[in-house]
Amino acid sequence: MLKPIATATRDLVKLDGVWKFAIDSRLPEEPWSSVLDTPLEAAVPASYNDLFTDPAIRDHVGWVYYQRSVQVPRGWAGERILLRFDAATHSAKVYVDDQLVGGHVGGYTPFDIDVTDAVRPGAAFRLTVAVSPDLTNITIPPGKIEVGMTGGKTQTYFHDFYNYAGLARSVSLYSLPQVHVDDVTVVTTFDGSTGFVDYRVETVGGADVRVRLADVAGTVLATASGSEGRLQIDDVVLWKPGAAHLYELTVDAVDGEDVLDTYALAVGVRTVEVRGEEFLVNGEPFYFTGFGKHEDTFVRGKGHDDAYMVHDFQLMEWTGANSFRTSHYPYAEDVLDFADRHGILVIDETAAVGLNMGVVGGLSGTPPFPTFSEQYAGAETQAAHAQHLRELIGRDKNHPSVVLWCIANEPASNEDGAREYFEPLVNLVRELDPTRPITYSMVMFATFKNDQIIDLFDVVSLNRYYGWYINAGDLATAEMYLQGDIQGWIDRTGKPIMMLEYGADTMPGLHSVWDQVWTEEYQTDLLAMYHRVFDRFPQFVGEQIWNFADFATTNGLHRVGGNRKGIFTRERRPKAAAFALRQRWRGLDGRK
Ligand code: GCB
Repeated sequence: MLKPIATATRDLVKLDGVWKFAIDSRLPEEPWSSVLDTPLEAAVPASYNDLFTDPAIRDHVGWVYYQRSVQVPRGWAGERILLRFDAATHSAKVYVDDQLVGGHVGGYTPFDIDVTDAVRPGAAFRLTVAVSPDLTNITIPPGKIEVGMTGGKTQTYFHDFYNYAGLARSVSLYSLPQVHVDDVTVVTTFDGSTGFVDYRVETVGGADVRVRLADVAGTVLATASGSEGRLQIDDVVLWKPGAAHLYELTVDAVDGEDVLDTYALAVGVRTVEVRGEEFLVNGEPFYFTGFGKHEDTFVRGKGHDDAYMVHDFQLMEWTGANSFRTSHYPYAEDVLDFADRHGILVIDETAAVGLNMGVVGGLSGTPPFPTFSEQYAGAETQAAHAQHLRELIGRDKNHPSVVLWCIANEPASNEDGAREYFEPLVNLVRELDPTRPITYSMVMFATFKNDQIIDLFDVVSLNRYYGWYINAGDLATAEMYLQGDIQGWIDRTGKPIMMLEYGADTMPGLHSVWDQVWTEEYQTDLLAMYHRVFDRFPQFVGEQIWNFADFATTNGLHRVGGNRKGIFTRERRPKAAAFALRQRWRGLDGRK
């Protein structure tokens, strides 16, 4: 799915700004697609939850409504006209005036709605978007809606971040020529100093295809025609970790000499491969340093914000991070574009978090009922997961920064039924993208003795909390457990292994001379212990700390103003561990 951009043949109007807003229980009656009678307005993009002071809005279960007027440029006559939602969390119904024109399920992937027949160039229309924050056992991520003693509905879920919802990413209106480029797929390789870009183009309306690849100065290096082919780059400059280099691929849909549509895509030439116990980028062993992140800031919730994006990348660079994981859902595509331009590697994760009834059983990990059953993650959940994978890979397949798919966070891979659930999904990912390795991050209860699916995947990714949820305050015992755990996985799999979560909740300003949990010293010492262990294993290919910054969660007795495992606070101030990381990852002491 191509990101909408303005080109010589396409126009784009951003609809971001302030929209009318209401929740269904505060509206008189249907149809809510008529003019909204509401005093509220909400910012787009932003999650709506923290914008208002009213708790009934923050934790609302059911539809919320966004509305604004949209002027269609009069020059768009004869073009196709589409609405693009970069995300509507978690499902949406879209109305043009009183007409339902489409909808979407899945809160972190984009969708288009063709409104050509519902709007008129030169005229305005009323755009109403109903968005639902609801999670059930057939959504990804799953959740449960219950009716409490007060008669009100409440949303529960099995993941550790606040269920922010709404229009948290951009909305736009764009035009497409009737005959147009519909999709482009690129796969890159190289041989010595020669780079290759294999491309495949899908068009609508039966056009011929012409492509050209140019360098940053605009000099055309290679051209080809036909909907599939190979472009060759002599003296290629590879896209490398920390040294991004991008070419521009221009795809034209043509009729003879007439260019009917033109689309441009940034292309980085690089390869990714798992060989034995190594993770190779451009044929060279790569070691991941970095973080599991969240899209999470004050007031905006999960709302995409360019300023925070730039600042977060700066802080990652400051620590020496070369990568991050889009835990626990696909991030805004602008973030991947930014990573493409800055040579940061991305582990691209789905929103499949919480497929684990074991976590409900507490530290015992005993599920109250089987995770992979019709009661929880059954056939419909699996179908939603498959659809989510199609949309994610469709969106992200061309990003050089994306080097690994993480198809679930902490699923119950130790439970019966996990194999039947995951095998078709792994096969689907390999079919959709044969070029990138696949992983899932492994919950504590999934051990090298009881996990049932690791052989289907390429990389062993562990989430481990020795010294925190287990052996809190006892780093010596924690170290022994960690050592044995990693050794066990190495003996069992012979695959590259990395740690995708490890950390400790830390209150900035809390100090102790002893091993006291929640102190800044304890976080620093715990990380140092993990690093000592990692360094004993040549098979280790990466470390990503949980978490980059503190983030909002649901209320809970073990959460003080959210999850505090950040190396930075939620306002992005460094805790003591940030300086220790900078020392490990960059060899730099202090702040300079
Ligand atoms: C995990 C989860 C992550 C939590 C983290 C924690 O295993 O993957 O979403 O936030 O633990 O801090 O408990």
